[in-house]
Amino acid sequence: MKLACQENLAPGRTLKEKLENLAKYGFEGVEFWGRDLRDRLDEVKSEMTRSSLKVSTICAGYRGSPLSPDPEERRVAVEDVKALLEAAAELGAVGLIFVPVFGPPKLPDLSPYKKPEELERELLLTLLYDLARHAEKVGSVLLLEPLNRYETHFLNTLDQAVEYVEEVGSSGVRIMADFFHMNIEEADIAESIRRAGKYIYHVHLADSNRVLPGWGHTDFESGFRALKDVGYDKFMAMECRVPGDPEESLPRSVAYLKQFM
Ligand code: LER
Ligand code: MN
Repeated sequence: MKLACQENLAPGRTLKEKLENLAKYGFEGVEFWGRDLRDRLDEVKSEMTRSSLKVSTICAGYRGSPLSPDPEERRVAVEDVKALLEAAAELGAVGLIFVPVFGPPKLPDLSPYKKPEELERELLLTLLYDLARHAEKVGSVLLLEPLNRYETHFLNTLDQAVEYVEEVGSSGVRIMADFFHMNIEEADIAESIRRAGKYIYHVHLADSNRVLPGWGHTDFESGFRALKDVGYDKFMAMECRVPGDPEESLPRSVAYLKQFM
């Protein structure tokens, strides 16, 4: 297992400085937000060739909305997700982090025919078959991210994500496990990690209060032991608030986590 950090958390005036700082603090990877990435892909690619860091992942950043009732919103989302999967492959990243829907359902309640959640499930599967094929074709992976109940009504637990991965049955769809969301939704983080095991391709790190690991009360020791037990050898990226001086708090959090790795 390797530590990565989201680019925006790193101090530095330029990407070069940020990458140098992250390497100095003990990180091996960097995660980019997808939003503006395609506009700066050449800059990122050329800077990464000079860095010891690897791109772990791209985090979301697609426009549109995959589970919207508006066909145009869905079309834009699918188009952007496909383009970001290609960018992820070009950067040598593990894949693209994907959240199907934020907040409440956008699809209508057609009960007694179908509830919004049933429509969402069927629509998501339809989209996933297509996105999975594209991911396989370009050599990338779509990483389904369960979020806590306050951010989405839909995909909250690793078990739910496993169901989609198994239903789609493609190496182009896998799971990313975020310790902040798991701390709210999973009854036992270590057991959930063991069950999702072979499908976990990325991890987000934040403590219980979404501050850097070490600043809250999440039990990273048992979570990391479960990751080791399932043979996890990929990146875990910081996605959290960085308190105080990042020059001091980021390496402190790295040292804190390394004792469990
Ligand atoms: C959102 O809370 C989150 O965890 C991100 O990784 C997805 O946008
Ligand atoms: Mn996350």
